[in-house]
Amino acid sequence: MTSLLNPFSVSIDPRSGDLAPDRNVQERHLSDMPRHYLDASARDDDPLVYAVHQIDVPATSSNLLSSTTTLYPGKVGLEYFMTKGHFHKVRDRAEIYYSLAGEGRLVMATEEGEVRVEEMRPGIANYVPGGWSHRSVNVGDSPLVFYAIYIADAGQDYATIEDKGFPVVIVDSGSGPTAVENPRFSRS
Ligand code: PAN
Ligand code: ZN
Repeated sequence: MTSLLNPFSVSIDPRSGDLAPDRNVQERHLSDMPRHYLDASARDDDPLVYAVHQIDVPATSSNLLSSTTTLYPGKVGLEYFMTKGHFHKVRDRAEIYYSLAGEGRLVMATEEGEVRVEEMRPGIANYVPGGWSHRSVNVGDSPLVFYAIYIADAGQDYATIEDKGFPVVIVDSGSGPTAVENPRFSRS
């Protein structure tokens, strides 16, 4: 028989996304995302784009994995700072994002290329159904912080997005954040 986990509690700073006690933190710099932006050469520095603070639990279908993401404000060319984005390895695994600070867009797409863009801001919970890839984009001028919860065996498939991209990209059109067709998107 598998042993039970002990109950635990974590404190979340909604402004920074920091957890106490602190957990597994993964940082993503621009150099970690060479294929994600349309024009990665638009900057010659290597800013920290986002950090994920994960509350680790065993990766089984009976546990819920959760994390905060702190996505910093900034742009690469016309594109706002964003996460890599992924499908779940176990494709049907859904996820909930609950925003704690900042302003963003959640871009979701199916493997057939159907796309949806939803707003992210404090007080909004976004539901990402199974089968939809997802990427968050910070369209504001302060950190976008959100809490994510999903079934712990979901896993992340980054390669499909690295190869094909999302059908749309979120750019600063001069009059605010706008979803435009991704010229590099390739349908499966
Ligand atoms: C989130 C993401 C997190 C970072 O916890 O993993 O926001 O984005 P990338 O994983 O695309 O780099 C999630 O969707 N987990 O499944
Ligand atoms: Zn996910």
